[in-house]
Amino acid sequence: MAHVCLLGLGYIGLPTAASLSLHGNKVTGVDVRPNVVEDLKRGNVHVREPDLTAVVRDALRTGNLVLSHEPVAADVFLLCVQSPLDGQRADLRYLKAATESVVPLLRAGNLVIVESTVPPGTTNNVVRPLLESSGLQAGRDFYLAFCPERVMPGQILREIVENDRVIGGIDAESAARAKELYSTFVRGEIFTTDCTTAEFVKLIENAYRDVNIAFANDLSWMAERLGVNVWDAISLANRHPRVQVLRPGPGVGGHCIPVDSWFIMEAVGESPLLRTTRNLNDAMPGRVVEMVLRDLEGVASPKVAIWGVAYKGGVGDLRGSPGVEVVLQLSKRGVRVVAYDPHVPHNEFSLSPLDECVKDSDCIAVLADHREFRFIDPASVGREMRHKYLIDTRNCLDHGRWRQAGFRVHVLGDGTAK
Ligand code: SAJ
Repeated sequence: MAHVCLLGLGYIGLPTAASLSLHGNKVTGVDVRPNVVEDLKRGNVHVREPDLTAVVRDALRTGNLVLSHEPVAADVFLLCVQSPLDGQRADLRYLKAATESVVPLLRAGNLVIVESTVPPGTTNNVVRPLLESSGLQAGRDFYLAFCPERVMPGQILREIVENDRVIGGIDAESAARAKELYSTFVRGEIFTTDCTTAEFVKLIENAYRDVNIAFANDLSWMAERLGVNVWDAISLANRHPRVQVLRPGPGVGGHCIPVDSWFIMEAVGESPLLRTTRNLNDAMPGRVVEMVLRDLEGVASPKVAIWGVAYKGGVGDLRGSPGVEVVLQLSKRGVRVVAYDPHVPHNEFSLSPLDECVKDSDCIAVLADHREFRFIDPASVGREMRHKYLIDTRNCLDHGRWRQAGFRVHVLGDGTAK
């Protein structure tokens, strides 16, 4: 088994470090954020992911996973640091810093793997030269590969083992050595290719989803024009054996789907389809704001109860959240907004308990499809409200129950917009 030095203990790095160490590898988990390492040493896990705390504590108990503020000499260096968007371009500061911190430790025979999502060409043209500043040559003295993750937040621990993986090497030996490491815990099939292809594959996966969500969102706008319920229409269209239209929503959040199309455009120049996709999805929060304002026309000093500010149901992550954008835009338009979200920590957003959120409100706007919302009794919340409007941008509630409780229900794309 290998000694792996893993840099970046975020929502990918930490589960990966735990999985590697629970399958016999020695892992030194590194994070430059002092509190992260100290909290982890006390068994406090900063990543909100089901079962991750227990798994990390198990990994620490085995002694195979140790934590450090800086990298140490190892057989393998795994770079799992963030690669956020800076405007419409990749911000590679963190990846470059992590790579540079490895250079003094790099030895002949080492394997370096990049997991961070990057524009195609980054491993070869950015990471490789930085590593070769050590005087060692990639391919001759050390191995270099790119291995993207494709786990779904909320299901990471299952998918990190079960999903197939793509590994790109600067040469066949690099890919083979990376495959050997991942085979210690991955049960999915592992496919090898070159670095740039693997980088492009990762971005294709997310851009594909971005385009298809944009298509669903565009259909919701068309349905309003046609007076058709887009959800019925999509459900019927999806009965076709080769059609799988995704779900309209208030916008596309998270720190990947809204980002990866830009990484492709950065590397290849323009893509009319991807730019249109990004513009269309980014316009959704504004469309939801107009929907709320239209429905509340004539209501004096309206108060809107926002249910769900996380970027999607079942998670507590606010990154790129369309719900946050809706709250900001409504507030700018002078609407009183109070948000409730059972998944988001109260120190990360201005949130209220459910009863305070709905008290004297005129409208409930559902922006994230958290399961908990389905078990809230419409009659009990209705009694606390001034007007009983419900706007469901995720089509996730039992609207018959809400109408029975006297609510006027408007679902994004249901064809009833004024
Ligand atoms: N969304 C819709 N309609 C849909 C599906 C999603 O509006 O039909 C919205 C969600 O509400 C959310 C956003 O899109 O705001 C993104 O959610 P998601 O569930 O599509 O994706 P993520 O960001 O949670 O995870 C994605 C996954 N990629 C794909 O499914 C191709 C995951 O496998 C990746 O590992 C992850 O991005 C990543 O980190 O790259």
